[in-house]
Amino acid sequence: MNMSVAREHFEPAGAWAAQGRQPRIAIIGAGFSGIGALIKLRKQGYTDLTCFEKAEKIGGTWRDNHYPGLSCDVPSHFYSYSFEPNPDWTHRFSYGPEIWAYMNKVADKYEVKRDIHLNCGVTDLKYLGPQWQLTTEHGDVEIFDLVIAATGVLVNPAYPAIKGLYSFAGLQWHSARWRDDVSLQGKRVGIIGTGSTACQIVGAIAGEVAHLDVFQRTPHWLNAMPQKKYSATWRFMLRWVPGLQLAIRNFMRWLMEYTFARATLGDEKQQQRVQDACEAFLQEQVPDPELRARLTPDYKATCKRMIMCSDYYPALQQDNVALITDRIAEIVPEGVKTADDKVHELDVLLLATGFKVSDFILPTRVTGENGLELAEFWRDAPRAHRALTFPGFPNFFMLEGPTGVFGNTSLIDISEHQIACVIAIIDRMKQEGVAVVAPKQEAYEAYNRAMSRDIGKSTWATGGCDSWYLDATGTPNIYPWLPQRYREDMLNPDFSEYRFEQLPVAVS
Ligand code: NA7
Repeated sequence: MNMSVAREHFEPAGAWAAQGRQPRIAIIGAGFSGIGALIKLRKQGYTDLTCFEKAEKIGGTWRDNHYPGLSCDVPSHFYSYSFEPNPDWTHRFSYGPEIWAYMNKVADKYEVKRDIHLNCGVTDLKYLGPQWQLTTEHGDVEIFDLVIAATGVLVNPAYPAIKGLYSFAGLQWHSARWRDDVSLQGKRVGIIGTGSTACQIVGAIAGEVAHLDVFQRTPHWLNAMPQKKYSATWRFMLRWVPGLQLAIRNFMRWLMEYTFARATLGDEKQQQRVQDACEAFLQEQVPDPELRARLTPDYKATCKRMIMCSDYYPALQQDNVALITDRIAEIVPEGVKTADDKVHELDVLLLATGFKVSDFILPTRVTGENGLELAEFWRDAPRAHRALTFPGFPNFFMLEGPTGVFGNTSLIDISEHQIACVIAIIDRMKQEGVAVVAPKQEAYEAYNRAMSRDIGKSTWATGGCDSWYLDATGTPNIYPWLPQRYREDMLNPDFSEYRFEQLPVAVS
């Protein structure tokens, strides 16, 4: 459904809860979080929902990313909605297309696509007190009582600041903008970056290209991906044995959080176990000591996001693949020139250089109370109250907002808990006739103080590396405690941290 006709919708106005009407809720983004919010809000009886999606299809990161080898490093039965377990997952770690198909199937089943306006980016959100004025890229203006931003984190590609980047004469694209129309068969390909994305791509394309140059700035720690294809019998059992899927989900959650989350959060024994596993994996997979030395990081495993990939090291050792560790000096029309003055000639240059993770909903202009701009509020670094709300921006929620990224766990699970918290807050507004809700400044400050104190103890801060977890202040923009604590906070919100106001607030 597309809104092609500009329209103004300023009714109904005023405080929805006091008027005893449905709140008009805008949801921005139709990825896992946005779809989950639509489903859960409707289930709770909130039916006046409009979702704005900038792209022509739903899917978020699983729509945008479709590079070869794309898979999720969180086990499938944990990387699913809790309310929609899927006995048909074909692998322990799902491949991208299957995840995207699952999301579409769930959206169809719960009939939420009718609430989604595709090709409809939101350019402007302005708080008018107690409502929000939302403007789309088409110039349509609508009024909403509540806004939920479900705009994701790994959204905006980061293009590397390398001299001459756009002077390359061949084809060049970012991993999140994959050119499905170009075959890499028989071509000389270069890839910049050696994060999770690059490792998956290298493993997938090494066998088809004529030559592959892998440009590594920093080596990453890798662990084996214990991939497994599920048999038909196993899937049959999952479908029919009561409780089996839930038990597996819970086990996977425990395993991920017990191993990786603890390893990052000061459990030295656990960190050492992960470290040993990575070192053993490298030793076993790369017999050549010279290559192994170039692949050995000088920082702790778990400092950057742990990469789980079994075909990267074998691919690097193929005859047609070269690991280049000389610094990139510049991009030239023929290819990549390294600091040793060598030009690596290429037909295709792939940028697996990650995402601008500090943007969140930006560049959408969000203006809160008293003209406060979200971009200004985030001038030093993006912060939120419990990764969800912002003082000065009432009736506005952000799923997976700042510090809502966790170490290796399922972000679907996290966003479901955030949605539960948003619903608890909306329910309370409804019960008490509340017009305005926002976190108190002092609660926000106390929460962020505690976070910055404790995040400093994690290996994201102490492990001796640079990573996409670090914000402009050099602080990991990531949750510093075990995910279990966050889930409990979301399920039992402390309402004293919020200001609830019954009367509309005048805005200058
Ligand atoms: P990442 O993990 O941010 O990796 C980006 C890679 O690109 C990393 O190896 C960077 O090197 C490299 N990079 C970035 N800029 C440059 C420049 N200018 N020159 C050379 N190399 C550069 O992104 P991914 O897409 O792999 O993964 C993102 C998340 O997606 C991942 O954590 C999973 O959650 C899924 P560096 O290591 O910084 O030296």
